[in-house]
Amino acid sequence: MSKQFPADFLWGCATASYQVEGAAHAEGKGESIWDRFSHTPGKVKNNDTGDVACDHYHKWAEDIALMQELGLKGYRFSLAWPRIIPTGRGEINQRGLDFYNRLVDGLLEAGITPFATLYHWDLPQALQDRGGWPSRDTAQAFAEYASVCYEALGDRLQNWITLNEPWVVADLGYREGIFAPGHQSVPETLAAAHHLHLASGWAVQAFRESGQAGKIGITLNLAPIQPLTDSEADAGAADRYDQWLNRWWLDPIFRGAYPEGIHALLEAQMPEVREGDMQVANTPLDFLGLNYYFRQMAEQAPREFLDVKVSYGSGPKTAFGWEIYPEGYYEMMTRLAREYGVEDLYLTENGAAYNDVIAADGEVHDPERIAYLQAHLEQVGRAIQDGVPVRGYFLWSLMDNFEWAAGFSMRFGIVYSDYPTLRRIPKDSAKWYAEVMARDGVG
Ligand code: IFM
Repeated sequence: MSKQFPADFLWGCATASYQVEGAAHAEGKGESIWDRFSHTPGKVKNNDTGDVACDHYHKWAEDIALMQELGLKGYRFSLAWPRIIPTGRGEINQRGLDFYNRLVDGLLEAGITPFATLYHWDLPQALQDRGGWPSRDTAQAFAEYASVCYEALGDRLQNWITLNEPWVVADLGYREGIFAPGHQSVPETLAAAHHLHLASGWAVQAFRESGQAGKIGITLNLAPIQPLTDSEADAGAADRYDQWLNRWWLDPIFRGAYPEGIHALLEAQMPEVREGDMQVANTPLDFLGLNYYFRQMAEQAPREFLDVKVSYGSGPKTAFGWEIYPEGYYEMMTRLAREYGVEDLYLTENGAAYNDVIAADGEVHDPERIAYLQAHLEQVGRAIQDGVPVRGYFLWSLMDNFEWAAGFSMRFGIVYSDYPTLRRIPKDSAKWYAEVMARDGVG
């Protein structure tokens, strides 16, 4: 098996606004649902907040220098909607846009291709107060916000991602309630999901109408769902959960319809789906972004959502308790090409959390992360070899950051964030990744 990647393969790292920027109240930024949620006692581990995080908002130039030193060809980050339009709709905050102007210009000067995600979970709180994603108006507001971004940055920024992991927004935010805004309602979840589809589709349409050059796609978190046992009941559970985690997103985007099986089960709780909505969801994209971390095992479980309980597989785990299952990466990549005809695939996130510490020699030794990345990149090489059109890989994450409900307790970075001093210390994995990028391969 060749482990070499094409010479134009885009090697990069990813971050997201609320996780790294800090500067929660700087220069006119509005409140986001994650500001509100993290400041609600008991919602985030150790009551950590993103108020300061990695202070990337002020340290962006240093961070670009670090990226350049490592040899990154691409950098995926997200734009904070409440920084640009503090109340979600209406007045634009030029100082917020100027931050992204500086960042994009700095990346281009450094020879690094910027990929910007328009929405990585930090909804303006003002829009949440008016109903959040379960309200159809939020989707319309998102398209307006997207147009503001295209207009301000699109002359230089040519790679756009509408949404990051809409399943997480809908499921963890509105059903399980472990992420902002912390609701627990299936009808709200389904309404949020539908409006996320509309938001993305309308944002893509607005991009085409803007006449800007460049490409636009969406990033989904997808995973193989396997039955826990060989019982027929668990096989059914796995199929239903696959429809929820994977197909609820892929089918509308690529086929213009929700998967029929669980749609029939959920119909009574569905929001209004207006004529033309599914065509909006089906608006053609330039690429798909795949985020992959682990597979899930499904078992029949009455009283659970869709009568399914999911768990991690029995293999070795990262510090987050997530099973390490690199074969699942190959499985998802090939499935996307085979079943959905994906022609341009970017791997927009993949990585692992470990309990890294600064060793006595002042370095951060993370051999487990290197092994995780190596194993996953081998699967990427295998998929490319088998004809899957993979164009790039963005490692999650450039540096340790605010890991949502887990706060700062989970470290995903290849660069260690020393939070008290805000010092960045490249871990062994950063040096390893620099070599991988330099020689376009993991062999
Ligand atoms: O940190 C997150 C990121 O924001 C979205 N994808 C998964 C990562 C690890 O949990």
